[in-house]
Amino acid sequence: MKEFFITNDYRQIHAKLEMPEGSPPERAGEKCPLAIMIHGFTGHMEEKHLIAICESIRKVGIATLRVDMFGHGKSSGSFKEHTLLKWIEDGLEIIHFAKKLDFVTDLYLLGHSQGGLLAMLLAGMMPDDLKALIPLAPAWMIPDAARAGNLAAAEFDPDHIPDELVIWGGKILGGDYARTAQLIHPEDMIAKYHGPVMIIQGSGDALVPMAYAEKAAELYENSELVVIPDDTHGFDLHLDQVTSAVEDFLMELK
Ligand code: FER
Repeated sequence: MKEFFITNDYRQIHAKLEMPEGSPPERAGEKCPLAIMIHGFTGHMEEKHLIAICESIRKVGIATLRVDMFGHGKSSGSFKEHTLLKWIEDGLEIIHFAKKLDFVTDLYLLGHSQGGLLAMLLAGMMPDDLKALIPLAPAWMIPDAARAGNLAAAEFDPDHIPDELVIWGGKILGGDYARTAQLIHPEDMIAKYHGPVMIIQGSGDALVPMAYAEKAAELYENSELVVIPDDTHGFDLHLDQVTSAVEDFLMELK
């Protein structure tokens, strides 16, 4: 495992790169695909479901790159100051970094929740660099919610956004998060990605409505939707079903 920071302007993005299982030093120099994993809002790279999914990806001969996004984990910035725009800029930099790694054949992109939304946006922006996309419970209602004035349990006037929003657990989120989220129209980026997409969604997810997973599956040209029965936002009930769906999907691509 290699742990390091990717620099984007003045921002440090914490990253962990892990090679596939069973790649001993004598096989150093062999090439393989790389899967990038992005966590969600208030999350970080060490969350249990993300670790389990990355482990199963490495079992099928694919390296993984886990990252902490701006204002989260060990990366630069405070939670309050994070926005989807900063995540987009850093996400592009992460993909540029990954493309330059000398062992990489193909790149796959996975993201959970807000990270799933980011993954969808990045795939539309860099369709030629990403061989496949796996949004996990993608929170792509966030821009609509920002336009409606309701984010993470904070209610506000979407035409007069306050500088601070008090969200779940009394946490403070900057108003710029909402202001800039209103700029985003995920459908535009969905239409620009033509590669294979597998959307995974728990039907008991209380944070991300199932209807958005269904809508994404309908809009993507080349997609499948895997519904995990009754499962929660973090796949607490049937993580094994998530990992095996990811393994099967990626094995077919290789
Ligand atoms: C919201 C619902 C879900 C929201 C964010 C999320 C900012 C994201 C959850 C996650 O990334 O896990 O209203 O507002």
